[in-house]
This record gives sequence, structure tokens and C-alpha cells, in this order.
Amino acid sequence: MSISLTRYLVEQQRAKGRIPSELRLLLEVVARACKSISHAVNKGALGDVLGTAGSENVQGEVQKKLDIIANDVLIEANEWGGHLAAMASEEMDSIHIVPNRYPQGEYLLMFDPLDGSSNIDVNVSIGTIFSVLKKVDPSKGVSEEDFLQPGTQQVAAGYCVYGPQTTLVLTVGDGVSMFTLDREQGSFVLTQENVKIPADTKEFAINMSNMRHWDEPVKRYIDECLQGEEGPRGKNFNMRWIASMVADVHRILTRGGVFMYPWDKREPGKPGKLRLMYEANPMSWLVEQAGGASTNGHQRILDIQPTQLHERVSVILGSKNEVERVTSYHAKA
Ligand code: P6P
Repeated sequence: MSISLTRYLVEQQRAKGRIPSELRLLLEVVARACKSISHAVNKGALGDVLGTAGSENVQGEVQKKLDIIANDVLIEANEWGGHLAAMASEEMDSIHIVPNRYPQGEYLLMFDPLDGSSNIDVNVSIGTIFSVLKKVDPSKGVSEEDFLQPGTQQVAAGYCVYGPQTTLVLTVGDGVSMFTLDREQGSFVLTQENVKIPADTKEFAINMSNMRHWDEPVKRYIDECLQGEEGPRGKNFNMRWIASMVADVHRILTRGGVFMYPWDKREPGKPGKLRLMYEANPMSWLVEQAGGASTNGHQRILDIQPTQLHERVSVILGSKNEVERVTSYHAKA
């Protein structure tokens, strides 16, 4: 008998006491928003959703129409429920405080509404990434400072990948579960529980075109992989790079691997390309909950104390033994 997301969350709340009803409501609202985003994404050229919106986001990136559609869907879906105090998004410069006409809750929701948007127009998997924190002091008004908590403070994290299947992947601190959208029922159905990433792998994911810009530890690691079984690793490696973090991480949660978007010399003042609060932190918690590891080359990503809402970070995550190897090369450098 299939278990719906709703039933799974009720059991997490009732049987395991892991999530209060307000958090359960939040997660169900986010899942419904992801269903709406999936519907818009699947329209493609049949809907007025492809191409650019003629604007830029806080990162200075050209916004796609679907970036804005997805952002609006998540804002509108979450404003009225009374479970949230505020939201933060890759697509918005500052936090969005729940308007006074609605009750405010104690949760903070951060998201990248549509990650991998360079893949939208070419029909390659993209996704929504989200992370949930609690307000530091419930008695005070919410501000941007409330969001600046390390990833270890997350109470829920997940993503929804819009690919051949639409799959929601979630953790509330009790392992990682996957839910596939049953379009006939219109509901997410539990399709995998207790996801585990193998500690070893033969597959790495990195944008090889940046090789000349990498730091020495990353060059050493990738060079050893490329030497294959004649080299120090004694085995051949395969490479994948989808340029949608959600799709690359989903592959790693499904069959192992290591994903790297390291610091490079192109913009030395930036610690990396990916954002800490709504990309690296949720993905790092999911990966750790599945037995993997995630560092910035020097420390556990979840331990990083954020100083800015949109700060970036270098990311090395996936199969534990590979992440520890890359991190050890940084320590020796
Ligand atoms: P590049 C998508 O824009 C993204 O933020 C991640 O999803 C992805 O892993 C990365 O950037 C791709 O970057 O430089 O390879 O296009």
C-alpha cells in the first residue's frame, strides 16, 4: 500500500515526535508549491514560461521567466498559513516578511526556487531547493539576522527535482526519504526511505572547463581520478556534470559520487559559486543524513557561521571517503 507524503509527515509527527504540526503544515505547503512549479515547468514552450524575464537577480544573474514564476508560487503558497515569520530566496535581495494581514509563525523558509535555470530552455532537469530554520528569539520581530544560523540549526531541508519524474527529497533529521509525484492522484508517494550514499565511488561531478583556475588540491584529486587504474587510485572513474546541482545531488543520493564546485581563481574574492543558505546547507544536511560528507575543503559546511544572506561557499559533497580524501589534500596544501 502506498504511503503519501501527508501520512509520512503525520507519522514523523505522531510516532517519532520529530516535527510539530506547524512544521508539518509548512512542508505540505512547500510540497504543494513544488507540484505547481512542476506543472509550469512541464508546460515548456506550450506555456508562456520559457526564456528570460528581462531582469537580473541579486546575484546579477539574468532571471528566467520560470525563476520568477517559481519564486512567486513559493511566496504566495507560504504567506497565509501562519507557520512562517519570513522567507528568503536567491531571487530576492532581502528577506520577505509575512505581511501583517496574516499571522506570523516561528519558522524561516529559504529557497532557490528554480536551481539550474540555464537548463530550462534545453529541457534538462532543474529543481527547487529549500531549507527551514526557526526564529532565534520567538518574542522578537523577525530580521535578516534570524536567518544567519549555521546549517546544523536546520529543522528540515529538501529539494524537488523536475526531471523524467518529479521527485521530492526530504529530511527532518531522521534520515532521507524520497517521494515521487503520482500525477493521477496529484500527490507525492513515498518511493524510498533511509537513503544511503556508498562511502566509495567511481564517479565525480565537476565543471572540467574550469580546471586551469582550480587550487592545487582539487587539481591533484581530479588528476588522480583521470589517471585511472594505472594511477594512484587504482581504478577508473566516470564523470558527470548536469549543471543543475539538484540533478547532480539526486544522482549522488541515488548511486553515490562526489560533487565539487570549488573556489577558483576567476573571482578570488568569492569563496565559491554556490550559495550557502539555500543551496549548500540543505544539500549538505541531506548528504550527511544519507551517510555522506560535505565540506568547503577545510571545514564541515554545516558548521559555517553565515555572515550574509546570499554568501557563497566552495562545495565538496557526496561519498564520504572521497570527500575526506579531497579535504585531506587541502589540509596538506
Ligand atoms: P556552471 C546552476 O546555475 C548552479 O547554481 C548549480 O545548480 C550548478 O551546479 C552550477 O550552478 C553550474 O555552474 O558554472 O557549470 O554553469
